[in-house]
Amino acid sequence: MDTKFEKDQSKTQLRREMANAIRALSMDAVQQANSGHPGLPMGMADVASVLFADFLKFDTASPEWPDRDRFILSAGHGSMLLYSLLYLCGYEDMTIDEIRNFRQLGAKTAGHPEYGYAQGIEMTTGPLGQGIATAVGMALAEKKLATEFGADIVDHYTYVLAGDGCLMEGLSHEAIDFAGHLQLSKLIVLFDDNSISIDGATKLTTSMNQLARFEAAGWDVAYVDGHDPVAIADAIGRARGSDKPSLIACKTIIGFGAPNKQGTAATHGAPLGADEIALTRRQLNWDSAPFEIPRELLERWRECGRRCAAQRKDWQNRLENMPAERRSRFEAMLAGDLGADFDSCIDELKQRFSNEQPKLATRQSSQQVLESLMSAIPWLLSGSADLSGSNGTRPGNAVSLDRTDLSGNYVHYGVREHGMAATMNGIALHGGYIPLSGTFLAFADYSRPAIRLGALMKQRVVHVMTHDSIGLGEDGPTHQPVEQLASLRAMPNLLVFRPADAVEVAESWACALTETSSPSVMCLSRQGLPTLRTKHERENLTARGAYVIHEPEGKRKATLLATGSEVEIALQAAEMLARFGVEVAVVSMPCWELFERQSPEYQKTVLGGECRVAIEAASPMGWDRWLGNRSGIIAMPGFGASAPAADLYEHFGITARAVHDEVRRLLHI
Ligand SMILES: Cc1ncc(C[n+]2csc(CCOP(=O)(O)OP(=O)(O)O)c2C)c(N)n1
Repeated sequence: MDTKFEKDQSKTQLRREMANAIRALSMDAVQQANSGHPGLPMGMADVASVLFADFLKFDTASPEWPDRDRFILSAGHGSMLLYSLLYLCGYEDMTIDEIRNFRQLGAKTAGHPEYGYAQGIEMTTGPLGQGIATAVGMALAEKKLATEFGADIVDHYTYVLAGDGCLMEGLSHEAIDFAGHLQLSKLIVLFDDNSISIDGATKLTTSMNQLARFEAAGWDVAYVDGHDPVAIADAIGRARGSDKPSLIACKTIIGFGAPNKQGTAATHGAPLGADEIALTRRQLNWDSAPFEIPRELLERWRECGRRCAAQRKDWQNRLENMPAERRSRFEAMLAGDLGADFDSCIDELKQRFSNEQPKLATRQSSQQVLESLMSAIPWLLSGSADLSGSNGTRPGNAVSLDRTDLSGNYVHYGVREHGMAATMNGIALHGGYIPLSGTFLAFADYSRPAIRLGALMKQRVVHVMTHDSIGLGEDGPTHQPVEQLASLRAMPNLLVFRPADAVEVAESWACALTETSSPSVMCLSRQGLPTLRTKHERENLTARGAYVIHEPEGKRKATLLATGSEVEIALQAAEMLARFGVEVAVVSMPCWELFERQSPEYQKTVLGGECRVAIEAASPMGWDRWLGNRSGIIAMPGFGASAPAADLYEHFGITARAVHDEVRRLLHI
């Protein structure tokens, strides 16, 4: 790799012209769309040109090459930078028409980069800070896979372009600290150090010395003129050789090239306007029409897209020459397979639980399930934000990894819930490992933005969230989730499981892992729950989302709907009612989202007639969708309280007696 720019003036000049192609496309696309962010692409164009032309390992003919370098535009509002690069480098699906259609309905060039819309978009970005934190997961997955398969097969960098906004977000703190701790040396952050955000100069809001901050977290740092290709290349070259993650602060001028607006917030998120664009063309010596790139310059860019073709072929040969067993393991890992033993493993667990009928908290039965699954699927990567002992994510066969030995299957994420969730997205996106990790359900709100992005990107990530109700008892209302279930259920493409016993726990894990394009949340109890499914059935009833767990002998007069720990209460209420000759069915609803997918006929059979009572120790919000004209809800009226769990259930009236009374009131019996 030639980084000796200083002896090669013409190359420096070429990089500048290549950067101007990014500037022109970006300002013209934003102008045409009459919305968007020209400032960042114009400011970081020089850095991006050097990165893509001289360093980034990629091959536009094989966008999914597993050993490609990853480029993450954490500052997703600068999407035109990425789209310009993808078009210029020659990704097949990023045509000039896509650039012209920037931000229009159905275009691959959405307002912010959307994962899955076009080749070369490694993740969805836009919510600031998510990119840098997700990249940590990618870099971790790379380093771990390299440990297992060697540098011949896994040896790539993760580059992140982050702005002031990304580094202001609290999430970046978690990410930086964790990456520094693990010494993820192939993570390189290019900081668009332009000192401008939407409201104006960043000195309005921050006095942070970012170099000192990163250095304190164990990173190598450098400061360069972001418009000097020689300095940029030099810094990237050095960062690649470092044994620490690296930050390169690139001092840039936002909107570089726009004579009256550059250096100001005016270029951040609005079209430059026809007059300023004309002046910019003159300033940059750019006389091509909008969306036209001079043929020779485009060819230089296209060469970048082909630059690593031979390297990729060599890699393919090395892969093909791997011993068959190792190769098939590598491929199974990248495909995210669950292994040949998965189904039998789940079935054996269910059978054992039904036979032994343990009284276990679902967090404990989940730990037992995980123990079996982690043996069956060696690439399951567990972890926890501290709390390993509480949330059951660390079974006996879990082995902690650390910076000196990444071979383990357990990550100590530290008290960094948000960073943990984003890191898991990165692990999933990278491929190779199936991530899961735990915290308390009340802290789901700390992780929520990353859970949301995972749902948007359709990533299989499992969030274990224990201590799922007032049933946790004495820790009190700060730790007792109330609104979390409703708010998680409101999120599209997220599966929220709340299993009622050990058998449902095993089934929920089976669903979460086979569902490859949705993240899942496992809401698990702190308190012990009896085994309700005492007769083994091969069929995964949880996969139907809801099912009748108790059907009376006679015709049912009402249906009780419950999840998790409240299914036991519903069954007790059914027994009480039966004593008065009131026959009711009980429905366990471990996953609303899966129930929604069932046929209307099935849903009707399960839900029964108009008289229904829902029972859940959480906010009642959302339950009415499952209720009939004569229905009631037994739920939490507000926040919980600090007391033993049994007292709290009595205090808040979430009892079999209350359910019994409600049914009789509704039936006027
Ligand atoms: C979490 C989050 N908060 C707010 C925004 C809205 N937003 C988009 S860009 C931006 C300013 C970012 O400033 P900077 O990173 O310096 O970008 P530059 O102005 O250099 O393009 C804000 C607040 C967002 N996208 N994500």
